[in-house]
Amino acid sequence: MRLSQYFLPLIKETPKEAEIVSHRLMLRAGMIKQHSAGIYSWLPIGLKVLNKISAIVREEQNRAGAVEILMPTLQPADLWRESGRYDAYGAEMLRIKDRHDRDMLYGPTNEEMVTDIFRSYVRSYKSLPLNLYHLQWKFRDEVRPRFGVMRGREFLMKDAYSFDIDEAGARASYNRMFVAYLRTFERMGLKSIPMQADTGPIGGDLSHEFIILADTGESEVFCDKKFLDMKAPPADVDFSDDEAMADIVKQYTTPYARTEEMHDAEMFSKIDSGSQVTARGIEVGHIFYFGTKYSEAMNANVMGPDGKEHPVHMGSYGIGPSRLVAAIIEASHDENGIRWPKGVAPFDVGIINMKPGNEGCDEVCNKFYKALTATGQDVLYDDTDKRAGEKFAMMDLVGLPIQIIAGPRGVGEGTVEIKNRNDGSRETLSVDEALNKLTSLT
Ligand code: P5A
Repeated sequence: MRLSQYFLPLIKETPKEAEIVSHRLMLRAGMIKQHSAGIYSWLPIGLKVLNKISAIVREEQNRAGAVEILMPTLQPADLWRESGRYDAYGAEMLRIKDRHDRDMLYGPTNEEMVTDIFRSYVRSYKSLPLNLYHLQWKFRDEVRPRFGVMRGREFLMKDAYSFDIDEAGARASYNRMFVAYLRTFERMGLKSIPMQADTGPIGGDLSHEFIILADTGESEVFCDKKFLDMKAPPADVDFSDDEAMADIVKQYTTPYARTEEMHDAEMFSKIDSGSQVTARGIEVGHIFYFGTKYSEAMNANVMGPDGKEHPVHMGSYGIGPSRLVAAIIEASHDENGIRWPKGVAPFDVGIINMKPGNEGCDEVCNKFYKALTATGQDVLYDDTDKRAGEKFAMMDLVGLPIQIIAGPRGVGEGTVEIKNRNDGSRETLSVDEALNKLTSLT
């Protein structure tokens, strides 16, 4: 993408309404625009990051055996009357009437709707296990929408729903999602810690929140230091091996890790005092096992091996991709701007032409632009005639991991400068060396 043809509306002043660094940087870098409390448009680079995060989430859901669908944002109230949650959900639910005076709502979550899909088609345990997921916008009329997209009213969620014939099967499904979550967050450069959590309005008795430690996190969390050194399972981990999954979950649930609501000070005090971590955390994912809560209320039964009808056992599994954009920035920035981990940066490489119109600079920049684009890298080429300082500041603010700087003097000598945003290192290379190095990055 050539910057001269792009839409990247940067803001110079620090926005006063933004209380935390991720919100400030997202506004300054032209990623989002607020329209009303907790309701945002996603501008080009914000959307690019959101899409990259969503792509990682999809890959890991698919790898774990979940199947993608897409349910609507608007739902009929009648489904929620069946489960009993229409009245119970309270003021967080946005209730709407259509022209025929029918009660509708903007979905805050989809347990009822997916149960309706399930009961329409699935009759036998032979079709199980089944896990259906989608990425869809949700609306929750939060009392205090704040911190930008961290706690929005309209926000993107990946929500998956598992169906099993019995509790043992449902636990295996739960474990697969648990492992998929560890991998998903690690691929985004985040250290996520699964913590025993409260189930709130979703219900059920087994639940984990996936928490990222960050000073600006909304909740207080307590955990064993061991988690900080643990690595997520590799890409070839066998999701069809129930025992292997259970072992990984055991390993991640044995050391102490709890959110404020579930904290047990006495248990915590038994950990060696040098290993006690008390910190703030951001919840980026939340998984639940709630058994037959919805299937009993909504008559979602399947035939078991015993020839009898059984209410299906369910779990639900949420990730907040829009919240993740902010969480990644909280975890990875410096005084100059965002430092995107590999894989989620809006562009992989930035090219700074220090003197557009200079034949040598134009030629070298075009060469890099073509070669890198051809290898499938996402490139932002600053071909504008802004001041050099402004160009450097923009690349750092937006956080492009690799920056190629081509100025008349270097180009005259056949060289360009390569800057690594994340470690700040710079090197001067010949054009060919730089081309070789950067085209072999993918
Ligand atoms: C699980 C999937 C659920 O709704 N039902 C379907 C279950 N869980 S949850 O914990 O309430 O939400 C799942 C994830 O969504 C993100 N999230 C938000 N992101 C931005 N703004 C919000 N107001 C917001 N509320 C929830 C979080 O990442 C949460 O873990």
